[in-house]
Amino acid sequence: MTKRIFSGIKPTGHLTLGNYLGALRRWVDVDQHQSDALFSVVDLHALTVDHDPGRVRRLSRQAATLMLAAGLDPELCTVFVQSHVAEHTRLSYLLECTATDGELRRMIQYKEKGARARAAGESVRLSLLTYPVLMAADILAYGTDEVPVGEDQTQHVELSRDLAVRFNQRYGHTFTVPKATHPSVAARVMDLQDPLSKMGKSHASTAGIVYLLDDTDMVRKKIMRAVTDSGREVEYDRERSPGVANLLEILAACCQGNPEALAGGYESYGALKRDTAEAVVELLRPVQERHAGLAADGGYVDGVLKRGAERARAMARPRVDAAYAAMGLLPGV
Ligand code: AQP
Repeated sequence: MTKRIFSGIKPTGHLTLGNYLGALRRWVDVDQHQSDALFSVVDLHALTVDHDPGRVRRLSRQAATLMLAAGLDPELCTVFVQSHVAEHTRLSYLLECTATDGELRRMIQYKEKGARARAAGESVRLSLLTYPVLMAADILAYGTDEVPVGEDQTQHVELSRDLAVRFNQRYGHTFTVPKATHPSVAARVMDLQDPLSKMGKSHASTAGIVYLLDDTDMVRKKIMRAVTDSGREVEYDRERSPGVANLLEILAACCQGNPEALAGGYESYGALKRDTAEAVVELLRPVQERHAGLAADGGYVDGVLKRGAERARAMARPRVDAAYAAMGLLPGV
């Protein structure tokens, strides 16, 4: 049987090199060819923190356009916007009745983002606590076998597994138990200015973040100014030299190389930065060119999203209906 794959990107900022190397590129190169794959702009997840509605709308269209520009082919896979398919939120409530308060409070992202909001004197939206359940619904609604994501999403996919197992035990077999898959290199691209933190698209300081639509000069500047370490030797050691290790991983991911082997070929940080910058510029060039063409034809992107939502709805509805029935809800008339 064909493997089912689901993954998504949330429109909380402009897409980054981390999104590309950690997720998008593999969706394009491998996943859409080997499986029955769905890729979504998971816009509801962008509402868990303070947001500007117009910006979310613009970023959602931009994310969808970039997914197509990167090479997702709507003839091979299903590309859609999460909020266009009501099955996600329908299922989410049932899974909230399956999850516990304690397991959601243990989520690292909730703890970190919640603490940040409280420190800034802001209130914490309830959805920041519950959105991993919505993410489980995103995944489980489609009978997903694999979820190709960066390493930062491991804990959320674990929750989806736990909820699937618990639901199946209580109410009868309804959901496939999914597993996360990660790229072999650059599964966690770090911020160039703070190599102990993930390169995240919603982070406030942008100097260490390479965006997919940054122009060539900007990409070069950000990489040439990357924080390295006080030593001189180019070695691949994430603990001792996180900045250098990050550059080596980015370079390796760009040229399908191995970071450890690449390290041996450099005697200075400057040369490593120059090569990494050029590799990233070349990696992004075709994506940016295709993005420019697609962005000029909004009707095409909207058409892809409309057909994608119709397909996704048809795939999700029978399983979500089955979950409603399994939990004891009367079928609708
Ligand atoms: N730095 C990264 N390295 C490797 N993979 C990454 N991903 C994200 N950042 C990196 C992967 O990209 C997919 C989509 O990510 P997302 O939209 O869920 O999260 P984000 O880009 O990290 O956006 P935010 O808003 O800045 O998120 P938070 O606040 O959670 O840090 C996922 O597969 C992700 O693993």
